[in-house]
Amino acid sequence: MNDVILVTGGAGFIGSCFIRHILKTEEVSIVNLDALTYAGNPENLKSIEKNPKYTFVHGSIQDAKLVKSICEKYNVNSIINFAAESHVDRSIMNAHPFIETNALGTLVLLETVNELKLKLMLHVSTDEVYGTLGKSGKFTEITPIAPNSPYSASKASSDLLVNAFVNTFGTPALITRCSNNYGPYQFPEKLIPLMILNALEDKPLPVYGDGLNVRDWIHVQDHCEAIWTVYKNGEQGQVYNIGGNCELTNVDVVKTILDHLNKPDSLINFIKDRPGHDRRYAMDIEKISYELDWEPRYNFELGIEETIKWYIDNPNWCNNVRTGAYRDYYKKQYGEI
Ligand code: NAD
Ligand code: TDX
Repeated sequence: MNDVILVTGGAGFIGSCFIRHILKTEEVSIVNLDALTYAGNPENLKSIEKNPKYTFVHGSIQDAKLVKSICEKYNVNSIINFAAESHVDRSIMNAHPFIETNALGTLVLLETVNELKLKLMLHVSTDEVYGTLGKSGKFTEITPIAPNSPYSASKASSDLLVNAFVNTFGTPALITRCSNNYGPYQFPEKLIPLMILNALEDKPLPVYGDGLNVRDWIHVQDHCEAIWTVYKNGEQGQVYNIGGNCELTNVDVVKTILDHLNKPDSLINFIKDRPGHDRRYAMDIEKISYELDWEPRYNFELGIEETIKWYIDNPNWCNNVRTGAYRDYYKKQYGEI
């Protein structure tokens, strides 16, 4: 029998890419449970919403009764958990929703897996749980967890819960930890889409601090293919790092975007640093490469070009997500628009 997978947070940036990709390539059914927060957008799933192997349920992973009833009703046999509050700057403004969804929501899913004896839960996590690196070295799966932001602390909490359930109850679960994603449909609060949209409108590009913080960029399609590889072939109880082998400073990312758009570097506006700003992330992906034969396929130059083109070609999507609530957030974070 084909898998019925409960994908949580599937209306967001990465979850929607995963659903679009998997429904095209695999014989599985997907039930998408999403709370449709500011980051959840049904437009991301327009292309597959009528697919008979796809069902959408509006609700929260914190709702244990709902999660259980969905699993029973649709004969779900596994869960892939993308649902999260995902933006560091928002977690600095208010950490509560982060703990509620990321930690407590994950706990509900783990308890459901135990109660209904589901086959597997894959928990989608982040490199940020490892904290920050100096100039050299990379995060491996045994790097100690040392989160620095409320966001990363909430993701670390969820990872620790998964680990505790595996060890205490033998829960069939595993964790992926990925570096910074970019690509189409990313909400424009994150660095790359924010900079593309501001540059297109000749607005200042707000770069925190000296702009020399380093992130390891991966195309969202590569991340989704890696998640599927781990879902199919990963070992229960294990953690798998995923990364793009592409370390760049923020200012280099921003300059690349400006170059592609033929806009001047003078649009860059260095502003006050993010509190607790992690200096550098870099992922060691030897484990997933050797054990599961996965490597990222995208090259950043090509990926960023395609991504910029997508934002240019989809003005309606961009305008629809920049609602009044978005403008309020922008004003609070960056000052007058
Ligand atoms: P996103 O903010 O774009 O989407 C999150 C989705 O979760 C939204 O659709 C939202 O409506 C939904 N959601 C929020 N709270 C919910 C709840 N209580 N119940 C059900 N749904 C809820 O985030 P993203 O960038 O797509 O990230 C997805 C996952 O990948 C997150 O767990 C994040 O921590 C992780 N991750 C992200 C990145 C990245 O660079 N974006 C990198 C590594 C890991
Ligand atoms: O306006 C900005 N100016 C700026 O300089 C923004 C939004 C960001 N930055 C910097 C901060 C970071 O060094 O750019 C870098 C990337 O920032 P974000 O896009 O906010 O990502 P980051 O904080 O690195 O976290 C991301 O990667 C790991 C995702 O948001 C997380 O969900 C994921 O877990």
